[in-house]
Amino acid sequence: MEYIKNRFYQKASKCTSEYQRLKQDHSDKVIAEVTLGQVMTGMKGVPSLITDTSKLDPTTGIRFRGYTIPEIRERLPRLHPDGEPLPEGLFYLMLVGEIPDRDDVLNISKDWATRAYVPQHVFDVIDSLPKNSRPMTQFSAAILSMATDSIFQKAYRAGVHKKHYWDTTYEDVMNLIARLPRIAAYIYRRNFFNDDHIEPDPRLDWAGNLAHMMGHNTEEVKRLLRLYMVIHADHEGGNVSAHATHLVGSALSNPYYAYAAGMLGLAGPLHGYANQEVINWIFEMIQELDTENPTEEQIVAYSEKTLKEGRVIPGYGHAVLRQTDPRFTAQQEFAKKYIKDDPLINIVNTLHRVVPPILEATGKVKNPWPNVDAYSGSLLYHYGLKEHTFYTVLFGVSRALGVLASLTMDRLYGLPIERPSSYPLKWYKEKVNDTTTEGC
Ligand code: CMX
Repeated sequence: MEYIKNRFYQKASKCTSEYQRLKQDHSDKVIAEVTLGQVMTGMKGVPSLITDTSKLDPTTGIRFRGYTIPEIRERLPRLHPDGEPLPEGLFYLMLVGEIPDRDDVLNISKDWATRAYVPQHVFDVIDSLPKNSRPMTQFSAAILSMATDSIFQKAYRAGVHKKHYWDTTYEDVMNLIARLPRIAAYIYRRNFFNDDHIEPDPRLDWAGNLAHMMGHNTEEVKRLLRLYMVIHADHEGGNVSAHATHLVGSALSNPYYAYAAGMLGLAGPLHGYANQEVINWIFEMIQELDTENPTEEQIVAYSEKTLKEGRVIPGYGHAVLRQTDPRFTAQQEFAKKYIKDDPLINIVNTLHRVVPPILEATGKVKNPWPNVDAYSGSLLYHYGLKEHTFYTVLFGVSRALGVLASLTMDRLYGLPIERPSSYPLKWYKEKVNDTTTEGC
């Protein structure tokens, strides 16, 4: 589908010129000040990255190229009138910056289907790992093992001019995204269905094919996975998976290495692994209380006990958001529309009522509201995807869309190697004229 690549190039190369001009004419302008508090809380709010695919607003949530989640659910093309939009459309929007039409989206589906072949050695690498290695370990190892196919890396070795880096990055990115459903489904069937694998169906869309290869070949699961793949795709550039992909890519490591780095960050419990932690935590609660239908009082007591034990309540809080995550709301609406009376979903809804005041009462949690991970597991579980150790892989497949669209732009802009400064603690102390000493 050369025309999509050309459209991206035509649009984005204008931004490249703008980037170059801004760098040349305004590099000495001060755009923000950095407080010690920002340094000490993980660089929150320090503007230091360029990401065009999406922007996160603390109160209204994520916007993909300016469009909110309800807007993209309304405007992106879908297969069925009452279904969810295809993630292919969101990828196009993030990459090209325009809402695609139905043909653009179907063409991406076709393009990815033709690129979806996974070399045998990737399956061999997965099979060489013990079955008790976490699905995210298998997923990351599989991605790394595909670097043998990096067109970018070969072109770099062959001495390609830097102005062409974006072209081979685009090819690697499209191949990588195309292969992910097959790899994810392979790990799923290996771990939970005794290696009974299902071949891809090239007539299906990207998320529909994932549902099919996982063995959940119903319209309901396809609809859920399309929604899931859209809402998890991107969350501006500063989150751990996006930032890690961008950082590693800035050393001109190939896209497979860069995305694998992002996935290793996503695997942490404060980030994407939280989607498993939510379900683990609820099941621990059910077991301890010995009921699938705990009362509101029991849930309050269990949440307070978790805090007293010095643990976090998974699925709540966010580094940027200061309201209920619209990705949570989209899933809640989906559940309201399609699901009646599911015990797990009832617990998730009760948690939504009771947890925010409990976190608020601590006086330190900046955002007591639920994030995307608070809902996602209960929906998957409802539709029969009960193997929750796999959930972060699904997040990872979706996150590829945003971080790899951005990586392609990074190379077209010609962004340099990333290299912020670090100082000893003593330096910061001197900067704020603090003369007290604890003997450090
Ligand atoms: N439960 C208990 N304590 C929490 C909390 C929660 N859900 N969220 C924040 N806090 C605590 C922090 O641990 C921190 O405590 P200390 O001062 O003792 O270290 C304090 O409140 C202040 O933290 P914050 O500024 O509000 O939050 P951060 O930006 O540091 O962290 C996040 C954000 C998401 C890591 C945190 O809210 C958290 O741990 N949430 C639970 C895990 C989770 O759901 N992660 C998924 C996030 C979405 C995603 O990436 O997928």
